[in-house]
Amino acid sequence: MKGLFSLLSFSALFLSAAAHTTVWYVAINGVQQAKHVGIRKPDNAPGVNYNNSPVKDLKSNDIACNRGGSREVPKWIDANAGDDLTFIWYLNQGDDIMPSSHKGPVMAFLTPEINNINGANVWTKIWEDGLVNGVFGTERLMRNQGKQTVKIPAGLKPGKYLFRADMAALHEADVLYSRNSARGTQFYPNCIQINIVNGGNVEAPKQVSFPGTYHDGMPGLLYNIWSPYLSNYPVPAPGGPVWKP
Ligand SMILES: [Cu+2]
Repeated sequence: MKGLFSLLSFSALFLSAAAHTTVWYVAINGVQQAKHVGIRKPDNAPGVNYNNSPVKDLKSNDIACNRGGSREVPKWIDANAGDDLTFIWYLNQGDDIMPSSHKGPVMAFLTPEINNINGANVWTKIWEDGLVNGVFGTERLMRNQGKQTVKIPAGLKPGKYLFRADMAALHEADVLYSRNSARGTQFYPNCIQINIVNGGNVEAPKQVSFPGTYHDGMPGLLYNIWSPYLSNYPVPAPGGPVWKP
């Protein structure tokens, strides 16, 4: 009995500590890069599992690029303006994409300000997938084997950029994190180092800040996905409008 109890306790601990998601791979025009390459993540030393935990404190600098995300990683992935950029999400590699409870919108942003990720209005939203016909972006991501594909804006000026993949998992979003730190919307920011080799003269308009853009009063942060009476999510996705170059 004691052994069984320990096993059950351990399982519960494991699930609560690890039942999340993170970006493991990047693909350019469908060509998958090696594992972890170009992805700014904490706890990514060899042999250490990636940290797949969410960021819930909207006032933390970690809301930009996750814990440790201001640290550059060795490789910048070459791509061209107009290319397809795919973020491949897993809970653990080869495992589920994420728990099915994690319903919510999925987003992507970029910034050329690679050394100023917490600066004022340095980020621009380029893609979002919210609630469409009663199905959330995270659900489509799971059906699509964890692949989130966005287009690198046509004509984007060459140079180094951080692309920020994120999602808002709403399974505990009926309460604000600032009211109850055990609950709240779970954000999953992941910053990817991309070097645009061929492009044009288009500069991204600088629109939003992390921290700043996500805040307690914004529509779509406090939301109950479990109520049968709520069918409309109040915004396409957090983080303002999508830039259409
Ligand atoms: Cu989770």
